[in-house]
This record gives sequence, C-alpha cells and structure tokens, in this order.
Amino acid sequence: MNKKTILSGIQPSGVLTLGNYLGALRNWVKIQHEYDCKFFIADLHSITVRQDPNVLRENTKKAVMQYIACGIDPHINTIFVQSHVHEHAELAWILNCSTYMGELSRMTQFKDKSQKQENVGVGLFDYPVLMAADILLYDSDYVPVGEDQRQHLEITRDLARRFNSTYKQNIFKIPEPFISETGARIMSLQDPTKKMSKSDPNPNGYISLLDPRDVIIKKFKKAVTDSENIVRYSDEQPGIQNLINIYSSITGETIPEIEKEFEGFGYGKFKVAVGEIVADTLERIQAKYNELNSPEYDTFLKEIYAKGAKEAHEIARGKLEQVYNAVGFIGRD
Ligand code: ATP
Ligand code: LTN
Repeated sequence: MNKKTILSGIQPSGVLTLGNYLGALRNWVKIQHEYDCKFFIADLHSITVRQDPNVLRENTKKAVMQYIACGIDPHINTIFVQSHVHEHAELAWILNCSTYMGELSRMTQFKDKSQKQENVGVGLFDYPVLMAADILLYDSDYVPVGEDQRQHLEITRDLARRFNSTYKQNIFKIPEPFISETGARIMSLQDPTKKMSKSDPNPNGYISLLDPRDVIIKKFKKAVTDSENIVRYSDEQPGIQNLINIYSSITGETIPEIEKEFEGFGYGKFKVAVGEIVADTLERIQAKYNELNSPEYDTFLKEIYAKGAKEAHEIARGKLEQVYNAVGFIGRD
C-alpha cells in the first residue's frame, strides 16, 4: 500500500526550542513509521530575518543533529536542507506570480515580524509563498506544524487550487494541516501572550533544547505569572495556563488532574515541578545530541543530508517540470 506523504520543516534561526519540540518535532517522531516523511531545515526561510552566516551554518548542522536526537530516524525518513534543492526557490517564483499582495498582507506572522524590523525585506512578505512551494513540490498530504502555521497552510491550499484552476490541470495536491491538540501553542515564559520563539532576543523567554538542567529550572522560576498564587487553568492567568499546558503536554495528565495535584502548593513549587519534568525530557535528547556532536559523526551527518537532497530533488524536479510545462515554458531539448 502506498503511504501518504508528510512534509514539514523548521528554520535554523537559532537552537530549537521546547515550542518547536512540543508543537512539531515530537509529533513528527510519532508518525514517522506510518507515513512517507520528508523533514527539512528551512534555511531559505531563515534569511527572511538577518542571520550571521557563520551562526547560520552552525545552526543548520545543529538542526540536523537535533532532528535525529529528538527521535527522527534518518534511515526511514528523508532529511534535507532546503537550499540544497533549488526547485523550492524556483516554484516560489512561479507561485508569486499568482499570489495577491492583499492576501500576504493579512498574514499574522508577517505583521508580527515586520513590526520588529526597521527595514522590512520583501522576503519576509513572501515567506508564505516559499512555504507553499515547499509543500506543493512533494504532493504532500499532511503538514504537521504548530498552531501558528495554520494561516500559512490555508494560503498554500488557496494557491494550489488557484494554480490548478488557472491552468486547468490537477498539478498540485491540496494539503491538509496536521496540528496536534497538545503542545500546539507554547507561549513565551517572559510574555505569555506571545508564542515561544527561538529568535526571541531575550533567552529567558524560551527553553532551548540544549539548555542545561540548572538553566531550565532557573528560566521556569523566572517565568512571568500573576500574583494569584493558585494553580488554576484560566484565561485570566496566561502565564500559569502556559505552564499547565507544558506540564500536561509532557506528562499526558489532564488539566483537572494537574490542578488537583498542585492544590495549595503555590507557584514556586509548581514552577520547579514543570522545570524538572522539562529537564528530564530534554536530558535524553541532549545525551543523544552530545553523542552526535563529535567529529566521528561528521561524515554520517553529511551523508544523511546529501542522500536526503538527492531523494527530494528527484521528486521536486518532476513536479517543477509539470509546472513549467503548464505555464508555457519551452524545454531545452
Ligand atoms: P523563529 O523564532 O525564527 O520565527 P520559531 O521558533 O517560531 O522560529 P519555526 O522554525 O518558525 O520556529 O517553526 C518550526 C515549527 O515549530 C513549526 O511547525 C511551528 O508551528 C512550531 N512552533 C514554533 N514555535 C512554537 C510554539 N511556541 N509552540 C508550538 N509550536 C511551535
Ligand atoms: N514556516 C514554518 C517552517 C516551514 C515549513 C515549511 C513547515 C517552512 N516551510 C513547509 C511546514 C511545511 C515555520 O514553522 N515557521
């Protein structure tokens, strides 16, 4: 039986965070045996915000190691670096020509990120179109992402339908979002109204997958909460709500169970308990990461993303050829 195709990516815009793990990576690990999975490092996307070239190189390699350390099996999945498959940028151009300025202006991520910059690059505006190209190149059935990416998937579906109808051919498959209920939206520890993000200039806002235990506990102790001091799940207490979500997402306990467990304990104890459980989870990932992060694994890692790029390219070039044909480009021979 043919497996359905899954595709997803994470930007190497920093070291991956607990939000990336609970919202994306952990779900990839769960489904990797059931589907034909392609997981990539979205380096083209990451330069929509200024990156230091040396740091970007490091973060890209680290991301490959973090994927594997989190449990992505490189032998059964295709792992690749986005810029190694040039069809992504090429398809993005074609899709650009049938994307409306108005629909991109409505994207929440664009509004958020452009506010943080003095000069807003066209790439940041165009981000969702490149993401649509990533997804549509591989006839992806499902795209496992966190809640923040739902809007980008909607536009991907619109662009696919529009292209198919303009050129009267069923070239693109319409993908479905695959958003798990738990962990889909982990908030910043310093501002619980904003999502946890690896490019937050304040490192206390996020937990990096590579933070040592004492740093993790310290960050949770410093987490911004209200002064109620009652562990209760309520929209009026977004800081505590976020910590309960994290705890629940890791332990699998329900919210009433957690409220009961920490009844009468106050925030101090609860924050340490969340910190401990996160540190326990990340300890296993870090052990595997440290093993991979040594020169003897260099060739192994390079082989993985070289093989991944080759596999991805084989599929992507076929799809791009269909697209070039449909729009009326002539072939070289
Ligand atoms: P940046 O800070 O550079 O924008 P990011 O940390 O927000 O990056 P992305 O690389 O844009 O992360 O996202 C990778 C994946 O992780 C996506 O599937 C996204 O939905 C998910 N994700 C990111 N942040 C969170 C979060 N706070 N909670 C849940 N899922 C998240
Ligand atoms: N925009 C995504 C990263 C990303 C992605 C993709 C995810 C780029 N291309 C294709 C799924 C499918 C993000 O997480 N910010």
